[in-house]
Amino acid sequence: MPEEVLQTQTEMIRGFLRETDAIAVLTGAGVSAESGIPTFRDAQTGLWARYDPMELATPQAFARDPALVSRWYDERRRKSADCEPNPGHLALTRLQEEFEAAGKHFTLITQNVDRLHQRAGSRGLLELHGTFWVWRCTSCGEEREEWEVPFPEHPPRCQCGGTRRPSVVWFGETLPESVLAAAWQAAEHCGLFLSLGTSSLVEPAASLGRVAAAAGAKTVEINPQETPLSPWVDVSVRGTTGKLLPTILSARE
Ligand code: BJW
Ligand code: ZN
Repeated sequence: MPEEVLQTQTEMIRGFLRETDAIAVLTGAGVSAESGIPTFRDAQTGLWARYDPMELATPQAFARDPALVSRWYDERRRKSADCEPNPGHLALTRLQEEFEAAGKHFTLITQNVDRLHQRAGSRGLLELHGTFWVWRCTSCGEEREEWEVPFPEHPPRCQCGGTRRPSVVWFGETLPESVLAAAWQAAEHCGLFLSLGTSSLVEPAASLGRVAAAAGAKTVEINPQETPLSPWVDVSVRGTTGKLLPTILSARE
């Protein structure tokens, strides 16, 4: 992207930030890419290359072969444990601190299951698709944080004898109701909506940007690729969040 275009877009975004007292941010797998975590659709390397993530991330796959799905998540947990938050995560943490110190509203909504935002210091995050650091018993329903990597057995078992599954939202499952309601509310009532590093393909998260735009918010997307949301936003920046967020969000007056 030519430097002048980026400069103009940066000025516009800084203007939006100055003018709003409520910001909603939606992040996707691209925000963790510069930490070394492959995006959802690129996650398949090595032994996993022959599996389609769209099929593995389903209740049907877990019912068919719980050990396989458990191994897939364990591998992703193991990789993400070795990764650190990147400058994009940290820039969002600073933006939240700055906004909240000024008495303004800041809502961070993530589709990511890796908890890198929390490790970067973000607070009050809305996790739309859960996290693979929490596992839930399919028999007694007990939820527990599981930081051990790798698991000694697949799938891990609960003390009640039941099978544990990652506390994530698979295709065909409903999102946690109160989390989705809070995200929707934030999108409807914000003055500025940022869509960062997401393909904007997976519903209902993909609708949040359009909800914000329809309610009159300024909307911004940062992604190296065009997405279905791109035509709807006021500013669509072609680039990576780890590189651009610190620049765009810094040195604002
Ligand atoms: C960078 C970058 C860098 C790279 N910097 N950017 C309406 C219409 C049609 C279908 C549906 C509909 N409503 C519901 C559905 C069905 C389905 C759905 O959306 N299907 C579509 C695929 C068509 N949705 C659901 O089933 C949802 N449930 C639901 O709606 O319940 C009610 C209902 C059920 C059934 C029928 C109707 C209603 C649940 C969705 C759950 C999604 N779960 C997953 C797995 C979580 C656990 C795990 O990670 O394994 O969540 S799927 C996967 O996609 C994961 C992600 O959070 C999510 C979004 O992916 P994301 O973040 O966009 O990642 P990528 O990899 O796709 O893209 C990365 C992007 O980053 C790219 O654009 C890159 O260019 C960019 N990038 N480097 C910035 N450095
Ligand atoms: Zn149990």
